[in-house]
Amino acid sequence: MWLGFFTVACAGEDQFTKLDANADGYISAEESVVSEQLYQAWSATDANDDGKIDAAEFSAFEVNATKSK
Ligand SMILES: [Ca+2]
Ligand SMILES: [Ca+2]
Repeated sequence: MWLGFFTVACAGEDQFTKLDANADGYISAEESVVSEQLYQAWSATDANDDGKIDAAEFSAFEVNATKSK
């Protein structure tokens, strides 16, 4: 269980790191444009509506993206 969570967290972090171009720990709207899927799901993904995607919001997005595939 713990190992499964760890694997998912690592995979998510890898994508998150790629998208977080300036490495400030958040994906801004500008940074999201490189991922059309994220860009289109932007308002749904930014759950707390602060204009940026944090790691938790991004992993929730990834779970949804995986489900719909
Ligand atoms: Ca950033
Ligand atoms: Ca947010």
